[in-house]
Amino acid sequence: MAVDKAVKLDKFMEGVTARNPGEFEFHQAVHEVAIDIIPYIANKPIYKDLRILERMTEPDRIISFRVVWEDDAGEIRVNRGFRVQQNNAIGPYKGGIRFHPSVNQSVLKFLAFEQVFKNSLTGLPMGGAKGGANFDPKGRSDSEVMRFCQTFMMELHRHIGPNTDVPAGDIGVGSREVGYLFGQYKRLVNRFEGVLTGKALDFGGSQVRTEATGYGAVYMMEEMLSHHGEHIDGRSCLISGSGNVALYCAEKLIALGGKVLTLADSSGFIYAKDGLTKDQVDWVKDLKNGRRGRIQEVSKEFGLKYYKGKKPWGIAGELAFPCATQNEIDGSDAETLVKNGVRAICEGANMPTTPEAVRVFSAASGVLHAPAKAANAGGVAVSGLEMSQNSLRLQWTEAEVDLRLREIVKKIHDECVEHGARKGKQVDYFKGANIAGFTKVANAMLAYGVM
Ligand code: NDP
Ligand code: 2IT
Repeated sequence: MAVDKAVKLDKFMEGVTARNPGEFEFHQAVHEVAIDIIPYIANKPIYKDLRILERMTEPDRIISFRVVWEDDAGEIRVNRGFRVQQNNAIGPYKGGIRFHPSVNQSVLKFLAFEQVFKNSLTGLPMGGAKGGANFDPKGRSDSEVMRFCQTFMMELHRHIGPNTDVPAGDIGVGSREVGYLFGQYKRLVNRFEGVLTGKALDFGGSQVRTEATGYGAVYMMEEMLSHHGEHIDGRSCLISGSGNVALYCAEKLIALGGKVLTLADSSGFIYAKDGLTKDQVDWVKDLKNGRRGRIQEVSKEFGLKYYKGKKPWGIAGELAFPCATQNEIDGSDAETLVKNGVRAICEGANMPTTPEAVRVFSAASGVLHAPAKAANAGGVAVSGLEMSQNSLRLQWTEAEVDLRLREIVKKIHDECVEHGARKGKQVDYFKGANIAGFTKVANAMLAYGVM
């Protein structure tokens, strides 16, 4: 039986690989889902015969466009912009925009595919999409970033709308960029409508959206630990990244008594052996959002050790939160974490663990591992709440949004347990999240007939 499943998976992946040559990140993301869904649908002809999973791997459409802008020195720059509209079976397309030099079609297809399952898990009516450009905002002035965002939106605005597709931020796209993108959209369509989420509070944003992804990842960690009668209080935590997700993850961990040992960026990481304080994390927020400085500066300011060019996974810590980018924990990082006694990994970033690393964690008995689609769904969940508030033309209080966020994360955890239960209290969170995310989208697709 196991051999039969492996053959079916290999055959399915052969087709995906042949149809999407060279798109390795996309293959990886599909494989990570198919490994659980193919056995799940083996005895469910309604999904299998109607090729639901195969249909899910084909984006509804991909829009790709030229973005030409002028830098401060008067030079003409040419970038490529994209929007991958993956699936709108359960609601308007929804997902972030990433500005990073590594952006290409494969990366955005993997992110859009993941987003479909993640958004379904939130229980809110949102389809899946992702967009972005191979634009590097690092070292660019505010006015260069503004011109880039405005030009990017010149094309994107034709393809989005509050009932069609609602973008938000991701790597390289935060509150400043969302402001420029929203302003340009409003100017082009001459309507004030809830077309982007992650907006500032003054023009239709939601309380807690900025914090939601990092907070949500910590709430998921709390859920996983409390399922085993454990808590965050007093535990040592490793975080990679020092962007939106990483910093609010650190803030919430500290509030709950966690000891945050590391923060990082693409140049290296800092190590605070006694744990960072809230004031230090606030200082990093100012550094990153104001001066847009580097993590090395934190080590100088507070006399902390800085490891240039290294990832934080060699430090001994109990709870790990990869919050930077895809494939940032490889097999050997995972082995080191396990050897050093890691208890749980909660994925703030999208697909931060390589397939080898997933296998290492899964083989290590007792290690809890929440996949991105469950662990970082808090961000898009509050985006969904921002859409609701925009439709109502109301703004809920911080306490109200935070409560809803906690409830959504708890529901996601419960669904992971329901579909991923193993022996005793053990849970396969990957399987649970994949099956729970799949079912709702699949059933909606079935209802629409063959299309
Ligand atoms: P930010 O741009 O705010 O921060 C990204 C951080 O990750 C920076 O510290 C950056 O360092 C680091 N980083 C980026 N690329 C690399 C790399 N190749 N190697 C090492 N470090 C890297 O992005 P976010 O915090 O918003 O996003 C982080 C992750 O979380 C991404 O995977 C994103 O898809 C995911 N996510 C984000 C959500 C959101 O609401 N923002 C929601 C759900 C998931 P440097 O400055 O040196 O580039
Ligand atoms: O990966 C993600 O879930 C995000 N970048 C957030 C998407 C959103 O629409 O809020």
